Amino acid sequence: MRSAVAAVGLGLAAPALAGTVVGRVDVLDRGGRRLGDLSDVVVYVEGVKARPRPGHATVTMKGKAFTPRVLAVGVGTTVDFPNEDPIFHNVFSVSGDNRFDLELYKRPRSGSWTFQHPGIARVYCNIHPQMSAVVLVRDNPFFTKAAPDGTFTLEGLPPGRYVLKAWHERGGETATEVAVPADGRATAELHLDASTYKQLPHKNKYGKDYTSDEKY
Ligand SMILES: [Cu+2]
Repeated sequence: MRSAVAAVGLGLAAPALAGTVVGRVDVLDRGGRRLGDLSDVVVYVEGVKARPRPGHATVTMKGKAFTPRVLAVGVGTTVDFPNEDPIFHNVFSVSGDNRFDLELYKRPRSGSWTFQHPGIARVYCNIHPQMSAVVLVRDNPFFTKAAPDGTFTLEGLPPGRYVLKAWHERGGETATEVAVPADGRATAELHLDASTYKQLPHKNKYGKDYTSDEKY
């Protein structure tokens, strides 16, 4: 008993050990081609007992589009949705616990939502069906978007074995296992397949089809 307590004491006094995961993702696209820009792939580690630091992010509505279209945030992060168009937009999501509705506003107004639940929140505009974005909400700080060439780095991971996942809007999700050493690096490769993806129309915030008489 005494020695266990001593070991814990030593553990706390020692500098925190942390490893790094470096790797690369690719996405197979239609016609057997590789997707050229991989910056909308999100890579994340599951099962790490560490809370993300709540942050602040912005998704701008301009030209009837959300920019960026894909965002990865930690639980507790607030996302602003400024409208830079002179027409009304109505940002909403009906994705489980992350459901929200910012109602109608136009330039120069902005609305915001704090994402409190891990998961994938699909964000739409209730007026313009072509507007869509995705907010991936993570329950630990170890997530990142890939670089355009598909490379990624996740730093500061406590040593251990984890499930590493990659997600892409059309390529879905894939997973691999990584063993993170105490003070070194693990490498990983992840492959996603978007070659058979079919886009389906989504419903409006009332769960109904969009009407075709768009007036704005
Ligand atoms: Cu809109």
